[in-house]
Amino acid sequence: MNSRQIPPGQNVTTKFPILTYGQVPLINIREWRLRVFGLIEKELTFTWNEMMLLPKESLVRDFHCVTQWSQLDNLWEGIPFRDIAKLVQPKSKAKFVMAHSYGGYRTNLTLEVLMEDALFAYKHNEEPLDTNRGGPMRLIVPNRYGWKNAKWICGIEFMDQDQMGFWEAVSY
Ligand SMILES: Nc1nc2c(c(=O)[nH]1)N[C@H]1C(S)=C(S)[C@@H](COP(=O)(O)O)O[C@H]1N2
Ligand SMILES: [Mo]
Repeated sequence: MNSRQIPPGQNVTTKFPILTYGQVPLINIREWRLRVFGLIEKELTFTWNEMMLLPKESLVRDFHCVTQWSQLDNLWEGIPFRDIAKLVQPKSKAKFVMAHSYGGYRTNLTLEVLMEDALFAYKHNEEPLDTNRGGPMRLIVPNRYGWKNAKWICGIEFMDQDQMGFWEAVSY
């Protein structure tokens, strides 16, 4: 038996369900951008090639959705959030972040949790990230439930106050 911690009420799955609200956006890598804005010293917009020049990290983590499935041992490869933060230099009053996705999804996070070990992930289990799973790039926030892991990420907004994301606004 393995003794790992799974949040109460979760069922382990090996199928890793796809959970998307609305349409899957199709994004051409040549047109893909990550816009970083808000309470930072330096607003920056990254192209795909610029992102690929940044240092990469891999991590293996379990994934938990509040609809009660857990997918164990996912291997993600991506660019650490903290390296992007270093480049844009958050102002001291920046405490929260809104992650914006192609297609209009958004989710709010604290800057603190993103600085722990969040990744801009473009590979899952050694394969380029599937479009249904958020490809070409999604946010992985290992210390938070699934809905905080914005797929098709296109924007990072630094804020001094918390704001509701998509699921918070429809009271998920
Ligand atoms: N852009 C976007 N990101 C999203 C969602 C979504 O509907 N749109 N769903 C969230 C939810 S509720 C979960 S559980 C995970 C599911 O990721 P998966 O489809 O790779 O399993 O993505 C999250 N990120
Ligand atoms: Mo979810």
